[in-house]
Amino acid sequence: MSFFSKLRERLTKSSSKIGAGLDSIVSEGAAEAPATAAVTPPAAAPVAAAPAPSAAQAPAPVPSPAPAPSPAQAVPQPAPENRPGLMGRLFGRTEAAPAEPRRELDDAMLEELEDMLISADMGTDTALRVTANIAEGRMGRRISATELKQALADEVTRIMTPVARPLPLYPKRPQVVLVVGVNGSGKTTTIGKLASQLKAAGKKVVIAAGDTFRAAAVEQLQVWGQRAGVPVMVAAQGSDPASLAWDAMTRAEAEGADLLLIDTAGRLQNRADLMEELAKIVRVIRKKDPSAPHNTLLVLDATTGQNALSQVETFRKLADVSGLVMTKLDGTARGGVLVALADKFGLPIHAIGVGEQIDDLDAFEPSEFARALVGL
Ligand SMILES: Nc1nc2c(ncn2[C@@H]2O[C@H](COP(=O)(O)OP(=O)(O)O)[C@@H](O)[C@H]2O)c(=O)[nH]1
Ligand SMILES: [Mg+2]
Repeated sequence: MSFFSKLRERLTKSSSKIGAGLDSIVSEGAAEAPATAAVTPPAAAPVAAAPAPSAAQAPAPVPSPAPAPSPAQAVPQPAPENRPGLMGRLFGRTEAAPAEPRRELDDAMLEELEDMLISADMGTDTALRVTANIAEGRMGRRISATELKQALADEVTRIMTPVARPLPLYPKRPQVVLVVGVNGSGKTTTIGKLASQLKAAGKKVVIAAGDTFRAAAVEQLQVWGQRAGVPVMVAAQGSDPASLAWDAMTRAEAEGADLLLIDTAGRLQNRADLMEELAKIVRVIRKKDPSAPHNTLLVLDATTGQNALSQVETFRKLADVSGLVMTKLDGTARGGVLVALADKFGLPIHAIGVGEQIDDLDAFEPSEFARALVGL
């Protein structure tokens, strides 16, 4: 639970970006509208939105929305119907709520929404689909920023729910977890955090410092290993990481370790030699255990925004990426890229990094993420 508040607190940059964007879309649009907009007295019954004075209410030709059934239909009340609890309390007492500006949802507003979502790294395809889903059943209605945020949070939750899956643990010993990603994405840090969590859960863990290229990388991993209380296997600088992986598997087997976490060098996408190195690690691991690696985690840095999408594409060609870890969600305004990633690839998001400390890695919780992202 404490994590949730931590996430919300640390996602403030994302949420201030999207949240502020939604606020201004509604309030600026409302300001342009005839004075009645601001007056909209006791927000009347939510139904009052229907008989609006304008005749230009013809259902706009919204592009056919996503296949999944939209949870919010053309019911007077926006999103709340599914969630009588908190949302019911939020939206139920209309007379108690301060008079929020409202804006009629029309094509112009949808376009602004779409642009804002694209600028928040959600990607064009995803932004289009999300916008179309929000439009469904709401066209011509006067909606507040809070309602818009709720609708967006619902859409984001719907997209993210299928991908929120913790790292699967198998009975196989050792379960080999290969960790890949570009330089600086947070692989080594994530391994340290993961090792600590797995150890705390009673698992016997071994780490292999497969980034043999840089001495500093090995030292960094040794520090994490110490913090986590997990042994770190290292090899001489510049030695073949594939043979280190082999040795580490031998040791993990001999010691009856539950998990072997293998760190790798930051493979720049255009460095063919480093790519080949990764392929070789996989070949060698498979020689020892044809079912390994059991997980190939791609670590992505949320601050890289849209670039994360091309990293997924590249690494999927090279390795059988089984899941993602998204780091640096603290303090970035680019959290929207997770939505694009989930929508486009559907790869499980096993964990998210929200800081540099050992306990700053946690499970991905879709609705909490969605609410934090939209600034609710
Ligand atoms: N704020 C923040 N920093 C992180 C997170 N994960 C990693 N870092 C930092 O990102 C930098 C690169 O991390 P590192 O694990 O060395 O990346 P690697 O090159 O992929 O192994 C380090 O300074 C880490 O402390 C995170 O979730 N939040
Ligand atoms: Mg590293």
